[in-house]
Amino acid sequence: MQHLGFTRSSLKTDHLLQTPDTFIRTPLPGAMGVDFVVHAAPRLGAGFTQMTAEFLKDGTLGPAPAQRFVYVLEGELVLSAGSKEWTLAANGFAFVPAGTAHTVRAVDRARAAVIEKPYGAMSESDDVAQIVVGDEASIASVALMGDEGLRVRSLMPDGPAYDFAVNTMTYDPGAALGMVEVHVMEHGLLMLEGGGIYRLGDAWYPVEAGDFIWMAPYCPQWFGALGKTAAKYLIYKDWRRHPLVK
Ligand code: UGY
Ligand code: MN
Repeated sequence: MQHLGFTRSSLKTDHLLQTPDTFIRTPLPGAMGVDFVVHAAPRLGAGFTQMTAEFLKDGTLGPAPAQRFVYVLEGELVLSAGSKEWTLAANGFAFVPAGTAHTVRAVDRARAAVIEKPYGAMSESDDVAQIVVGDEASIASVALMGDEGLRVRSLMPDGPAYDFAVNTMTYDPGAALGMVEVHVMEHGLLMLEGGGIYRLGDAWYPVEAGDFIWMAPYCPQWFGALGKTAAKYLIYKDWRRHPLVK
């Protein structure tokens, strides 16, 4: 309970830091037994939505209005599509292409990050996106720019049929991005573990597990991990599409 009107949350034209003390929940049509915290949406200026879905036992997501990516934060979810079924435990994830009928149901109480993005038209090949299911912990990590203290795991396939990336980035205490990034892609970021200092635009913010960050295209960004344990975040970016092609 905060009586003095203070929060670390901050909204600027090129970024949002949204901390858990400011989260407001909403139901959404088609979903049952699920509350959603809508972090990023077109109203914010984002080209995608990112939500935290909080499931009661047997809670189900509604139909997806676009491509859907689900990352399990807590509990277990069952994804069904056609005659197939997959159980996703914590750190499990799934991608469902646009227009693929499916259901996502919680076995018991559960929480998940849900990212949805309209599919970007593609001219370079006839590849068709497929359902992807995986476990983040079993994906090999790559040192970012040769820095073993900063490890990236790519959860989405890297083919022309896929127009966004979702990665986890794990920073040892004291590790930092080797440069301030300024790029055309936007980001949705959920802090999973630990914390540090995030530079967004011309501001520096203390951030910790549970925080959400939206970065607009070209938002200057940098992160350095602080504390005695590793910092880890889940990060979305739009990817592999010509900026002139809608
Ligand atoms: O993939 C990225 O752009 C990533 N390195 N950005 C970030 O961590 N803010
Ligand atoms: Mn970036």
